[in-house]
Amino acid sequence: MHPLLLQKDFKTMKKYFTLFVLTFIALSINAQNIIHYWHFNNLNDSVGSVPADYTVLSQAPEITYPGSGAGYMDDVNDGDDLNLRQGQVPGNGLRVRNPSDLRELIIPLPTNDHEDIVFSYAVKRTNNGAQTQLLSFSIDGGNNWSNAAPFLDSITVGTDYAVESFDFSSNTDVNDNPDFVVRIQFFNGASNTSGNNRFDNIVLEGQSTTAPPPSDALIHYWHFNTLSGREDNPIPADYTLVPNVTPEITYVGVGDGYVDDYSPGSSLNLQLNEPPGAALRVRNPSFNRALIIDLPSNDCEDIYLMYDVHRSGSGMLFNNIAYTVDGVNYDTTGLAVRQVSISENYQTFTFDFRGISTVNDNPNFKVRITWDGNTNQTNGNNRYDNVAMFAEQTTLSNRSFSQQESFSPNVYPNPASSEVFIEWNGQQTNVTYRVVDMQGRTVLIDNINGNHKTAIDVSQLSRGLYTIVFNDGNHQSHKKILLR
Ligand SMILES: [Ca+2]
Ligand SMILES: [Ca+2]
Repeated sequence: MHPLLLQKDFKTMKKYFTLFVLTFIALSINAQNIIHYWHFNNLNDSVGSVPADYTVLSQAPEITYPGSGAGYMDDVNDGDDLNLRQGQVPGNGLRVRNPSDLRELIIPLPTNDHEDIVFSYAVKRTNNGAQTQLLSFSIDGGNNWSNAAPFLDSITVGTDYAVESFDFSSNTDVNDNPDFVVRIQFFNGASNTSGNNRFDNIVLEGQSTTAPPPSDALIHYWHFNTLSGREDNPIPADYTLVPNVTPEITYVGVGDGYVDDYSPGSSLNLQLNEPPGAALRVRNPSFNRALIIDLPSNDCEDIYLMYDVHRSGSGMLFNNIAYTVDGVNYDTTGLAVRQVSISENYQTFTFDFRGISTVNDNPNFKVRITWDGNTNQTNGNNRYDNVAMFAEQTTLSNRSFSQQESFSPNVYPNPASSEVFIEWNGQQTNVTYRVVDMQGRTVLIDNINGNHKTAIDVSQLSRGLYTIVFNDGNHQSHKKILLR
């Protein structure tokens, strides 16, 4: 066989093997969060520095090419589909031009609040481009450099794009480090006056470390496992520790978008021994809409919000997070992470409100999710599961309650016409219930005191679907009932 042909076959094999491995990893574990991503598709002309196209942090890091000589960086119109993220197209790549022997590519990669760091990119060269790259990393902002694992040996750059990927998960020095930097030096053809290396899809990924300690109290929880079909109502929390409140999730705004149930749910951020069950599907068009999550934090301090989410193939690409402390005006002040990138596999996102004291002990605390990317079409959606608020400090946790003891009365008959019976076996003796119509209006509210069974007269209510929301002071639950 011709040696060139062999080399090409090997490259194709390597490409598919990499794809296979990446697919397998993505399906078997919590998907990595994208921390920084350069796709270069908006790059135009020669540039002195290239900010990340996407970053989870408040400031985008910038690639530079310092040194001496005539070499410089510009865009090149032959990006690649290798190592693509966020539904991007190949588009442009970054051309790092010779002579490159007196320059080096500096890629700052702050890893604030992340661990299990993986750095990857697609690269190729022109015929006269440098054939060898030597990678180093710094954990102190570039004062000291190391070629230790996972870098070790140099990289051979071919004339077809290939993915280079480096797993730093065994190096804890790079975790949660604002001063992590990667440097690329060029050899073997680097001193040529023509020729270049081309980069595309430079990605830094990792796991978020802002997870609440397991001792924290679960305050509100939506597992969505009782959702069925299209939901026009606000979705009441499946569980809440705060007495006399009704936390709800509402898909507000205008347009044809709506929410319904989606299966399978997520197994990632499960609480209270719930199964994955169903998830909440938030459907496009979403550009004129928002998801409002009521999170009354009465008697709670040092708060985290966590949720699992993934997207359909043409679903929204980004979640933007804001919060309100007066129930009306939304803000992002004090939030380390304001935007997250959504992949096609479930992943858990954590939002840390511990530094924001105004959200403590606040009945008006709410979080708003809006979207970017793929928002103005009729298809595509994001699927949410296991929305959970935790508090490090709460006087509520001193109350006698068991997280495992869920409160779930029987409601029958269903469908019903004149009377609905409510019955339960637990210890609860003082239960409030609300009957809520599909427009979210409470049409009946009452208290069941001292009994474990009651009958509700529904003969005067309009026929249709209702939700009955129960609260026993420790637990909230809800049941759907059809009147006809
Ligand atoms: Ca590109
Ligand atoms: Ca679920």
